[in-house]
This record gives sequence, C-alpha cells and structure tokens, in this order.
Amino acid sequence: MSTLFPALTNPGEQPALRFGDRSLTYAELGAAADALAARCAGTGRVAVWATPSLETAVAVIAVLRAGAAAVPLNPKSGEKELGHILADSTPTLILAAPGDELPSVLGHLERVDVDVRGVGAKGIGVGGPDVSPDDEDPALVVYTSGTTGPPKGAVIPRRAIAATLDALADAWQWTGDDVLVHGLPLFHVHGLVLGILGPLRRGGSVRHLGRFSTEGVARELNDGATMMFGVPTMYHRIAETLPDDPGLAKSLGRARLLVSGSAALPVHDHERITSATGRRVIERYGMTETLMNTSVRADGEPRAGTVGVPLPGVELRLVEEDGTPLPAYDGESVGEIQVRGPNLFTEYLNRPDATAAAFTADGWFRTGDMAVRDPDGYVRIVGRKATDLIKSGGYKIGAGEIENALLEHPGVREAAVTGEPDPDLGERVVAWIVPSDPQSPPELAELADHVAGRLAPHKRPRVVHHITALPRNDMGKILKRSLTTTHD
Ligand code: MCA
Ligand code: AMP
Repeated sequence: MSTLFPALTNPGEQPALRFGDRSLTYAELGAAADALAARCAGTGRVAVWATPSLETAVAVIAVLRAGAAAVPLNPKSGEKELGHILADSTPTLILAAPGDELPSVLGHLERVDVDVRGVGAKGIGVGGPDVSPDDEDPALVVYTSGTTGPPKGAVIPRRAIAATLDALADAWQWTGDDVLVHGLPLFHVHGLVLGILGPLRRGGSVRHLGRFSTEGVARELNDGATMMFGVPTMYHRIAETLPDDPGLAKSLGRARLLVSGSAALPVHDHERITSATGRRVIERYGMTETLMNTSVRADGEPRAGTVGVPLPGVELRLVEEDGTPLPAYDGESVGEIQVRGPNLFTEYLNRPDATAAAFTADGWFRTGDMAVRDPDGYVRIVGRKATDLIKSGGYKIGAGEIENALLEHPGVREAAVTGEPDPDLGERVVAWIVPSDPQSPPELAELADHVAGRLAPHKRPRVVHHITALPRNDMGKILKRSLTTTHD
C-alpha cells in the first residue's frame, strides 16, 4: 500500500513531535523509528509501554514501519488487566523507554529500549526494513471494554487508519501547516491515532503536554499551536477556569479548531466556552472499532449537541430494535447507529463470536449508540443501548469487569456497578456492595485501590453504597434500574 506517513519518505528538518522540552524533526523521527523498525521486522505483534512520551510515539511509528502491529499498553493497568491483554495478544517484544520499570507480569517478554536519538540521528543512518505491508494488515490492537468480561482487542488495519485520517483532513481542512496540542493518553484511539498518527500523516506536528492542564493548552496556543483535541472532561475544566483566567480565553480564541470527542460535551460547556472565547468547539463521533464516523465540519455550521455529519466514505444509518432501517431525518425518531466503511476494524482478536455479533449479515457494525438525525443530516447522540457501559472521563468502562474485580475482594459478597452523572467526568462509577460481614464493610478507599490495582485507576469506583441485598427479578437477574440510594 502507499505509505501511512508520506512525510517520512524523504524526511526534512521540520518539527514532527514535541513532548515537553524534548522534540524530534521528521528526519530524526525517521532515523530513530527505522533503527527500531529493523528490530521489529517479522515480529507480528509488538507491545508498547504507552507512557505519554516521545518514546511511545517513536515505538508505534517503528512498529508500523516494520509492517507489524502495535499493542499499546496502559502503564497504569493492573496485573489482572495486563495479564489478560498479554495472554490474548501474545506479543513477541515489548518496547519501552529506557529506565521505565515494567511490572513482573511482563517479565517473560523480550524488552527493547526505545532510543529516540537512534543510530540514524548520529548520521550513521539505518534504513527501515524492506517491507511492503498490505492495506488489510493489522496496524494496532487496541483493547476496549464491553458490558461483561475482560476487554476485547480491536484489530485495526492500516487501511482504516489511512481512511479515517484522510476523511478528517477533509472535514477539518487539516494540513501539514497545523500544529496540534493535546494531553490525551496514548493507549487509545483518540490520543494515539488522531493525536499522534494524525499530525504525522499530514506532515504537521504535535505538541503533547505529558498531562493535560489548562496552562499547557494556553501556552501552546500562544506559541503557534492551531488545533486542540480533548475529551469533554478537559473542555469542562477549561470552561470552569475561563471566568478567572482571561489569558486562557485569549489563547483559545487563537485556535483554528477546538475538537472534542470520546463522549458528549454538554451544551452548557459549549456555551460557556463560546461566550468567553468567541470560538466554537466542534464534536466528532467515533469508536475504537470504527475510528471516526461523523464530525462537524470546519466549513459547516457548528451546532452544539450534535456530532455533525458522516465523514467522507462512511455510510451511517439508524435502525429500529428489530433491525429495520429508519428513514427519518426528523430530529425525533431514535434508532441505533450502524456504520459501514473503510474506517472499520477487522475483528476482535480471538473472539469470532463477538466479531460476528457486532456486525449485521450485510456488514454494518452495530455501535450500540442511539441517535436522531436532523433534517440536514446532523447526528445527535441521545443515549446508549447498554446501561452496563459507563463513559467516565472519556474512558469506556464495562460494569461487568468491575463487578468481577470487586467480587475478588474478600469483604464483598455481592456487587453491582452502575454509572451516574458527574459534572466533571460525565459519568462516575458507582459500586453497590453487599458486604461479607455487615459489621465491617469494605470502605470506598479500599475498594478503589483494589480495582485500580487490578484493572486501572480510571475504572475505580468513585462512590460505594453498602446494601443488604441486590434487587433481583424472579429469574435472579439484578435489577440495576432499581438501585437507588434508598437501598443504602
Ligand atoms: C487516584 N489515583 C489513583 C487512585 N486514586 N491511582 C491508583 N489508585 C487509586 N485509588 C490517581 C490516578 O491514577 C491519577 O494519576 C490521579 O490519581 C488522578 O486520577 P483521576 O481523578 O482519575 O484522573 P484525572 O486526572 O481527573 O483524569 C481526567 C482526564 C482523564 C485527564 C480527563 O480521564 C483522561 O485522560 N481521559 C482521556 C480518556 C481517553 O483518552 N479516552 C479515549 C478513549 P495521574 O494524575 O498520575 O494520572 S475513546 C476513543 O478513543 C474513541 C475512539 C473516541 O471517540 O475518542
Ligand atoms: P470507545 O469504545 O472507548 O472507543 O468509545 C466509543 C464510544 O464513545 C462511542 O460508542 C460513543 O458512545 C462515545 N462517543 C465518542 N465520541 C462521542 C461524542 N462526540 N459524543 C457522544 N458520544 C461519543
């Protein structure tokens, strides 16, 4: 296939990546990545210890240049989660920054340190491996939570990455002149595919903040950054800060494009940002499995509360419960969003059952998101089919996975997990616990540590209710909708 990163074919001295005070030009990135790619050739799947660092970006580019597939790991994942991902994806190598300490569960993997000032940067020059991967070859395996069980590995082919980034370039008039700022994690599609591979495919540059802060965003926008990507929690924090920080309003006013995604940005936050800065945040809608489906276009009418129109090449339809397509564009008729197009993943790794269940017979992917369409085609997401999926801080979290982890705590006899609205996180994880010993029920901090240590900190419950029994129907199924604080 044609290369994913044309600017690395004959790389020049223009900036590519900056993390804090460390940066690489395209020539330096090409040299470092190709030296590492030589090490990754023929390896199949390669794990990447995906800290928010230059090393992670170089590692993923190296794996892609080698024609292999990268499996980004959340460095805050607990042993249980990491153990599952490793057993499922069976990587042959792990790439990590020199000095990063890896947990023992990774001990059996061959480790290769990422040298960002690789051999090539000293002028010796190491050519990349001589590979010409196919468009359908896997590029990434990204783990994503479902309602029950452990996360599934979505296999994302090279074709999908190219298709989605080029569709976004069209929608956002995104070019090599753009400079992106963000502070997103690099083990998910948003931060990695859009936030790192996106600018590199365009031949532009990205400045990563290491961790999100309103000061960091303001500093970069004052210093030439043209676009910002963030999850709604980040825009919410911006909206909260704006009244006391006129400098931040000025900086945001300079941006060409402010883009939000991964969850819905409340209209109130849209309005607060627009009234303080004069800029409108635009939303795009995607999923790990589909990459990007829709967006408000840079040349279109911004409309708060909508995720815009289908991207070029993406077919989108709404269907009723029984699968019948809903023809309406009336802003009222609600259906599940199904999508089809070159942006879609190939399969869930080792899960033919789950892959088959995710698609209709004629190749439409069932998103589980419920929406209406305005007369001009703008899509408004109104909810989700599964109540057992929680979106917190832009992270998708499966209730079942947390329930299973909670049940492994000796103080927990029964557990149910729900999501409830949270002004900062969108939703927060709530645990309903029947303690083994009602006299000494496990407290929030202990259960939060338990879940954070096994799965990941963002999956930890933020609220715990102790109850005497879980409400169940005659079949024994837990009635989550009747879990209210009256059960306390
Ligand atoms: C607190 N911490 C703990 C515990 N309590 N650690 C261990 N055990 C505990 N009991 C730590 C956390 O690890 C974190 O550490 C710090 O305390 C603060 O935690 P928290 O309050 O959870 O985080 P936050 O700083 O408030 O994070 C908000 C955030 C974050 C920055 C918005 O949620 C975030 O980065 N979200 C992005 C999600 C995302 O990229 N989703 C994309 C997937 P430390 O401070 O050291 O970190 S969706 C996707 O890809 C699709 C395609 C799409 O459409 O985009
Ligand atoms: P993930 O599986 O982590 O990739 O999350 C994908 C889910 O995030 C989608 O199915 C939607 O529910 C949600 N999502 C992504 N972007 C938006 C958006 N702009 N508005 C509302 N929900 C969104």
